[in-house]
Amino acid sequence: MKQHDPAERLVVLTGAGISRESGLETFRDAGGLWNRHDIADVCTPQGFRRDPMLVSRFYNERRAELAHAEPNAAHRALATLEQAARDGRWNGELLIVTQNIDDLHERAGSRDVVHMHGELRRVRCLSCGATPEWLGDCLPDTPCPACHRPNLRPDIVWFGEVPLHMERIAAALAACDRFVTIGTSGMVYPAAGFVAEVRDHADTLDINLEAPATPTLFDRTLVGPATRMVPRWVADILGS
Ligand code: BV8
Repeated sequence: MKQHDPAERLVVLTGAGISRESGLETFRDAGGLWNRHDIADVCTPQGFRRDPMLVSRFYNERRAELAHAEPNAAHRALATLEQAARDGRWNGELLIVTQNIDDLHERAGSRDVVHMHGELRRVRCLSCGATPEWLGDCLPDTPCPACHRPNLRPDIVWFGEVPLHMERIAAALAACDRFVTIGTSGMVYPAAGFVAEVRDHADTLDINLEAPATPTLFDRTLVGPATRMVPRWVADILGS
């Protein structure tokens, strides 16, 4: 175990797998989103320019599914750990960096959450730059609530676009003592490259239903469903 500053600095990177047991599909698993939708059509700026109605419907469907989803024990366990840091039961700091566009971390009570690929419950106006919260359907002719021009898009990072909050993420990765990935296949960059970035100065752990493709990059792996493995891992931290 590396020499710790007073407060243990923990960065947790989450992917679609942490929300699977809340009923939200992942991308690459059997029956996942990418089996039914072409990434180039629904998850690129070119696809949106080509067919904005197709892309709008794709995200309207996911927004409707999210309305029926609830945080699970894995989301709640991370919120418990953050709360333990706040009230001094745990001498550490936790930042959740998520690739997920759902708001289940926040609904579980986590506050320090960075959505590097954007948020499903937000849209962005390409005319005035407003990013209003959005819970229902949004179509190509839906007017922006700020400038009233019909030029809204999902506030989401598509392939070929620069992820959000990269400076804050880079600073947290450089300072972390422990780096943990939960429910991510490690296939999409730059997120997939974070473990290689930190392994010279931090302990690395992967929590996933399956053993990781690159086991060598992690000091430790916990294989099993997030709702079972994450609460157990958090109990270990708070127990020790
Ligand atoms: C960029 C939003 C420049 C939309 C998403 C280097 C090499 C090769 C390619 C590239 C490279 N650098 C950049 C690229 C191109 C590209 C890329 O990575 N392509 C891949 C396909 C090779 N990257 C980009 O374009 C990125 N932009 O690089 O800009 C730049 C970079 C840095 C700094 C400045 C500029 C932008 C990518 C973002 C695209 N948008 N999402 C939406 O959600 O609709 S990506 C999307 O897919 C998700 O956000 C997530 O990131 C990714 C999916 O991955 P996972 O979340 O891991 O989900 P997946 O289904 O794959 O896996 C689920 C896992 O859960 C599995 O392991 C499974 O076993 C596990 N699991 C399942 N159930 C459970 C479970 N685990 C526990 N419990 C369970 N119950």
